[in-house]
Amino acid sequence: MERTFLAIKPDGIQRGLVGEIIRRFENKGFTLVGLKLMNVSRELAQQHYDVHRERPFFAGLVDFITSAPVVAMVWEGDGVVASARKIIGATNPLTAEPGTLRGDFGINIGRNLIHGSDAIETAQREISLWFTTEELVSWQPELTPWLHE
Ligand code: IDP
Ligand code: MG
Repeated sequence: MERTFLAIKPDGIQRGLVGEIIRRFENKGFTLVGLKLMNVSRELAQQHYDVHRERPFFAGLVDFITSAPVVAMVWEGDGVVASARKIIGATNPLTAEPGTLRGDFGINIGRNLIHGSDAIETAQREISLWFTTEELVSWQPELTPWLHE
């Protein structure tokens, strides 16, 4: 079953949007299989954003993500990687479509509330970076027959 890694960034938590953000993915019908509130080490932040290491915003991004707690999550479902990216919206909240999380709740690219894996292979890398296998819970929601034919 396809899985993606999502993380509510410090701004999402400070603004009291944890429930709202989780609700969007629950409402859609995806299954939560991993969840933890945590302070992020600089090492983890740098590894997570390794592809952006040479970008001018890298240092600020690492500072921000390590500045206050983050909610790390793994969600499961058919097509969850691409669908979660649509629910999240474009990187810049100012141009993200209304109805998306970033479009509804943000105005600045450096405060865009949530991270979502951009591809299946990225999701696998990020899930193993942030979670141990023991922290992930496989379960079959009772709702399944009402979400899938
Ligand atoms: P994504 O989060 O939509 O996948 P990426 O291009 O992978 O966007 O960038 C990772 C994160 O780096 C963004 O979510 C944002 O927090 C930050 N970021 C990207 N571009 C900029 C920028 O131009 N200025 C400041 N921060 C940026
Ligand atoms: Mg990205």
